[in-house]
Amino acid sequence: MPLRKDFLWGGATAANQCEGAFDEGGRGLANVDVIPHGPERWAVVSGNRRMFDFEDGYYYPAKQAIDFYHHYKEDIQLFAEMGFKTYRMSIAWSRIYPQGDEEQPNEEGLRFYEDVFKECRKAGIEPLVTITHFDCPMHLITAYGGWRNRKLVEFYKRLVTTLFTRYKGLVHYWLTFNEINVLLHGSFMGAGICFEEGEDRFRTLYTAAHHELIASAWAVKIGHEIDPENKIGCMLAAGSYYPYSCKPEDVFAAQRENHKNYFFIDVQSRGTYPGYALKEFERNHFEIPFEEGDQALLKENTVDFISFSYYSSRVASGDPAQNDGEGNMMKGVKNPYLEASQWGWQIDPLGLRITMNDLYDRYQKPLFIVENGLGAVDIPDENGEIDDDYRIAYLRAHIQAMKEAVEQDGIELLGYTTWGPIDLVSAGTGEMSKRYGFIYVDRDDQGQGTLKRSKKKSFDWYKKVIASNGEDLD
Ligand code: P53
Repeated sequence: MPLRKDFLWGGATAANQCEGAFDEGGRGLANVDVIPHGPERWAVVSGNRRMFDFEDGYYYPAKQAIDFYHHYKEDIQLFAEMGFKTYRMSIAWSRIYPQGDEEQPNEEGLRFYEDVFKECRKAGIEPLVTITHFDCPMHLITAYGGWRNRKLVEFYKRLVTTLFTRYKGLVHYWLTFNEINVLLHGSFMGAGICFEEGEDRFRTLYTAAHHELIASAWAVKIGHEIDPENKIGCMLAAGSYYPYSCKPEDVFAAQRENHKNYFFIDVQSRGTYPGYALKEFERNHFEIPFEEGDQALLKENTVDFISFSYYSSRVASGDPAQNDGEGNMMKGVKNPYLEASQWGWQIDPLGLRITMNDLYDRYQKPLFIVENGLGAVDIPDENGEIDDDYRIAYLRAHIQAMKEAVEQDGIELLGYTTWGPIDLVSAGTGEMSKRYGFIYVDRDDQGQGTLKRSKKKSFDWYKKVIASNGEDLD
């Protein structure tokens, strides 16, 4: 079976990496605004360096980003020209509830997204909306401690009720939390958590995880009640772990690493906490802060589909000395069989097919690839043209592997959205120079540039891929 006729081809962005206009339209300050570019970025992202406001001497790329806020018509027009069937984007929570805990939403924020969705619909593009993509109103962090606090479930429920009601009929595809497993590493970004001195980190992280999982189940419940047409998915930062060798200790290590990530999706898709997690909690003297009704809520409100990002596979070793990842999110052992991108991300198209099989075997629910792509430096030639053959090669190989997973392994797949169809700010590094786009944006790592958009060579290539429903990859 080839890809389905209504296969959702498109691209994916996140509010904090493209919108900018951080202080316009009544928007409140968010965690993502105060994450700087530069050497301290990771410490802030991971919750190890407290930066709750702008500080002198730092550059904050999310403030303006690529100014999608004022360019969205032009940008959506370009997506439409490529033939996008879907556009994955996210809502900035603090545009809708600037502080996070208000009773009434901010109409200007609601109107902005309504305009964006209408613009998509006019162009025949189905919006795919991430409810939270690494963002949290700053006030919910300073006054409540972020997702450590159960109160955030209530505020999130308020947010989703507002969104499902207001955008009923305009939006049918929703994701509850972007890369929910990232909260274990990028805790400030994924859960608004900055660690206190001496804090029991295990307890804090899995408490926050429980709260997000409960919030996610509420979103499924409320979304289905408001519009039974809604399809609501979870979102995993995927990329299966391979054992470094066939040594049983390596295989076991890979299985354990995979469990750390599957944990979230096991709860969201199967509706119960898996045994391996319960045992790990016991060993750490952690009790899940269940409240009355939580278990039934999780069980009765599992997701409709499994979405995930895939950039690379990963490797685990049973030998602790080998596992000396540098503390970033792609940590793990180097795979000697693979080439890497300019940022050291190893390139493994077959790994996408393997990951798809792993996820489909495990959950038996439709999959949706909502991020995939190559971050690379693009250098315009003397005519200003960008021949990004490296990007085309990466995407071609991954789309090929994805098709094989569908055609030869029988996997049900709803769609494929490349990360950053238009250049945007990197989540990991805060750089503009780590580019993923088919569309070039004239802006540099210090925020200089005209913001002018222009097409790269890959633009016409992707257009052809979509027009042929993935048959023509040349
Ligand atoms: P950047 C790390 C590992 C895997 C996925 O990442 C990740 C990250 C965070 O850096 O995040 C996703 O921009 C995320 C996007 C992000 C994209 O991958 O560091 O959902 O927000 O931009 C690519 O190259």
